[in-house]
Amino acid sequence: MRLLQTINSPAELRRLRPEQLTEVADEIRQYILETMSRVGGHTGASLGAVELAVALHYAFDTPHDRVIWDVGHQAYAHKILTGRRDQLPSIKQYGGISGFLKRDESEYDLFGAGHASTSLSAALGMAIARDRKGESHHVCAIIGDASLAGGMAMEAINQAGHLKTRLIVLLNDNEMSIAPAVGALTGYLNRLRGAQGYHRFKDEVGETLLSIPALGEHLHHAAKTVKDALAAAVLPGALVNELGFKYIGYVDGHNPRALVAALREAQKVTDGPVIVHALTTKGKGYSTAEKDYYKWHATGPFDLKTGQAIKSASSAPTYTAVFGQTMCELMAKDEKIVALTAAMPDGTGINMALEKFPERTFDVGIAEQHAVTFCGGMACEGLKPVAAIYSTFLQRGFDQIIHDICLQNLPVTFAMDRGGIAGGDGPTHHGLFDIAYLRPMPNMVLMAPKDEAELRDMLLTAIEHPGPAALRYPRGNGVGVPLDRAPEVLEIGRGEILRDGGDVAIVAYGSMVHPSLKAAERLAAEGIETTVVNARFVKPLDAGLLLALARTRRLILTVEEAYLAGGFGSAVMELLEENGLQDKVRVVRMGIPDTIVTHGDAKLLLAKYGLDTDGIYTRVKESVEVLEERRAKRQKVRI
Ligand SMILES: Cc1ncc(C[n+]2csc(CCOP(=O)(O)OP(=O)(O)O)c2C)c(N)n1
Repeated sequence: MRLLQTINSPAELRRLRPEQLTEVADEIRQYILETMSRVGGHTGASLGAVELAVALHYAFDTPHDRVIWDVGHQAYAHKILTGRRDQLPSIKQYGGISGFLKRDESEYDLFGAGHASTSLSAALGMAIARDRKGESHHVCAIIGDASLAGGMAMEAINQAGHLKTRLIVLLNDNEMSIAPAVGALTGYLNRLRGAQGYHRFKDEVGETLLSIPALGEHLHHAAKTVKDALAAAVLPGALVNELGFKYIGYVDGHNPRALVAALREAQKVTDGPVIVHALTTKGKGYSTAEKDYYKWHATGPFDLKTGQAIKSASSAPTYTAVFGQTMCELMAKDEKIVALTAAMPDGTGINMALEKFPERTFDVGIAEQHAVTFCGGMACEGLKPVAAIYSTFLQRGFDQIIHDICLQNLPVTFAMDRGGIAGGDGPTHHGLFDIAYLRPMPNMVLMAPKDEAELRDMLLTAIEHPGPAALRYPRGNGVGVPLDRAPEVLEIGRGEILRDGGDVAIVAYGSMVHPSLKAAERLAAEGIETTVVNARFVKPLDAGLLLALARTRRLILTVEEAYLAGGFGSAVMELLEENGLQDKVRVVRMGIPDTIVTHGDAKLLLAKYGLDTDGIYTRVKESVEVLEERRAKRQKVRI
């Protein structure tokens, strides 16, 4: 860290000589590796973008020039160079720096990120604002090849070419999404990448390079002489030429000087957008990660010498694994079931189906909107699609779920992993909105299992339901219940009473059922009897059960791992109001208030919002005390 220790801002980086940049990059890489081996993070993705970050901050006058990162998971070197070097060990932890980009964390994080394919749209907006204000700084979006294929990025490309705004796009092309990148655009980039491609396009190269005003001749010369470094080829074909982009590439994305040269050439393009195509390797510089860059996109802590993961011991399988296995079981029995992921085969467990039933399993890439409507089409023709999409990413498909699925009452199942607090990935990744955004949709059935065995039942229930249905389940391990019986279809809209007694009812949804049961045990030990209900469904609610509780209990506590606004508790209150029972029983809703939940250990965050055994226990006690006080006051008044 000899050089790196002296760099506390990009301005200090820019004081170095160009030939020192490789040394800085090497030191950053080593620092990322050592730190990630201890704390875990997006190791492979960030190792692949070290030189890109160095070159960007060297070639641009950041933050005056605007550099906009896509997703942000690959931006650790950017964080290190922008004053957050010493905070890297705290990344993704409670109170530490974010694993993605946040405007309020640094003036160099010019646009918040976490979800993919946003950088081009944001950068284009900033470029237009610059032009309107008569300013002259550069705006550069950096985006990965898989994110470039996302719908939003494509829409931005379409507009950028049309507007002819001055905008630079740095394409970080490593042939990978988290899994190998998929889709026609990937094939196209692959063709460009190959040496064959270079030769094939050689003639067009000269022609198109020369079409770049002022620097064409210069680049043309460079193309002939520096074939490998700034191998100035020009992207031929419709994507760029027809859409109005200039192209500089491809460039060795691990050669900082070549990158700086390419970016400086791009800065000279004044009559429209330009793409700099950099070729990178995920996990660059750590041979274990380079060999298996799929697995190394993101990691937990690992042994730096062997690359072996340091795992926390838990005997229960993850919800993701149970979902993946159950999908395979059900697909084996029913040929109509088709499975789908949007660029997250491993994260969702769909990788198992991809392997076993490749002809019925689809990875559509980072294209959640398309994924939803694609399922709609298949459902129209009698197939039974299951879209496994994280709760947070399904937000992208909001209108498609309404317009293409629910209004047509099509039988599509949405399996939402990471339903709840996602932990270290933070606000952009918590799955806290899904109840609120899906609940108003006509025809939608919404459910959440109390454990991994019920997840199996709910998956079958959703698939067999002749309309849209969604289930949510949390990140991480199940509760450890037996999984030896075949999945069963549940009665839609029917909850289950797990414990009966007393005049307090705890009605819990999904992941909150087990902590509620434990809280009830503790309360019982202190003489406070409670009823505990596993709600199972938020739409339709078990109206019979809930109305009966409202008539017979003094207090109903609803508990959910989701935003309170529009959530499960709100649904219960609406039901009571619709039935004139709102004054009959006191309702206390437990969930996430109207605030942004930061990143950090999920257990810690759940505790912060009272969504664990302790929190539920305490809230019941407090609520009971309030009731007692009120009762005492009323009695006093009567006396
Ligand atoms: C809308 C959305 N869907 C899915 C993801 C999950 N995700 C995070 S990074 C990533 C892969 C991005 O690939 P690419 O842009 O090529 O960058 P790389 O990781 O290869 O550097 C995916 C799918 C996301 N962040 N946002």
